[in-house]
Amino acid sequence: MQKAPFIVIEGLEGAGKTTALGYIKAWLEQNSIDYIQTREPGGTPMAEQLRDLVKAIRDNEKVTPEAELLIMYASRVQLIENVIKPAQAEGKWVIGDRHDLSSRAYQGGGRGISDSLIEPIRKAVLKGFEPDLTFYLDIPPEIGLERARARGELDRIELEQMTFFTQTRAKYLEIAQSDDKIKVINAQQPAEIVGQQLQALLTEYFKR
Ligand code: T5A
Repeated sequence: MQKAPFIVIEGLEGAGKTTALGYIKAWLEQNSIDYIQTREPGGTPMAEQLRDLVKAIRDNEKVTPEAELLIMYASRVQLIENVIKPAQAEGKWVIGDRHDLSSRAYQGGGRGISDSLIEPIRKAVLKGFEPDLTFYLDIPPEIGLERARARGELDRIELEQMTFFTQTRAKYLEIAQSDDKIKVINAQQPAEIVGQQLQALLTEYFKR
């Protein structure tokens, strides 16, 4: 049996990932596909603790970019080995709210960590594991953060300066350009249009 697909949704804060996930789930249900949903950082008991740690606002300690990067990969490897691979082995599709591309964009682009540090870690942790398809919801950070702000309080990463998000977005777009398994979607469009485009791509890609 062919391995069940792993599909990931990516984007800056407020890009509409949660909303878009609803359309992906509706498509899966219409096609009677069994699936699980994951989120990163998080998705196992230990990874959820790491999520809380990395998102917490700290007045008395600077979180270094390297510590942030390592926490993301520690959380990711826990999720891959304990949740994603076992689900795929049972034939369940996996829908991920963020995955490795987030680290490359936020820590690589936003924090400016070099590929010479990120790449060996990716290689050691992922061992070639990657999503079958990634949707990147592209939005200017000013608009995404405004949406996120309207929804509630911001966490430590969301409180970063605008240049951090501008660099993160640029890195997302740069990586997407050279990888045809990453589909860029204009997230400034109305949510229903974004949803229709996602569903059309799923149908095209998986020929359902
Ligand atoms: N991180 C994560 C890293 O730095 N490195 C990593 O490796 C990983 C994995 C995770 C944080 O960690 C960082 C990135 C993040 O800072 P998170 O909570 O998972 O945090 O991610 P967030 O991006 O913060 O999730 P959000 O819930 O803020 O964003 P969503 O899910 O993209 O947005 P959503 O769907 O809740 O929409 C926000 C608002 O906009 C409206 C919605 O109704 C909602 O009110 N909206 C639209 N409005 C107009 N038009 C549309 N098309 C709309 N779509 C949604």
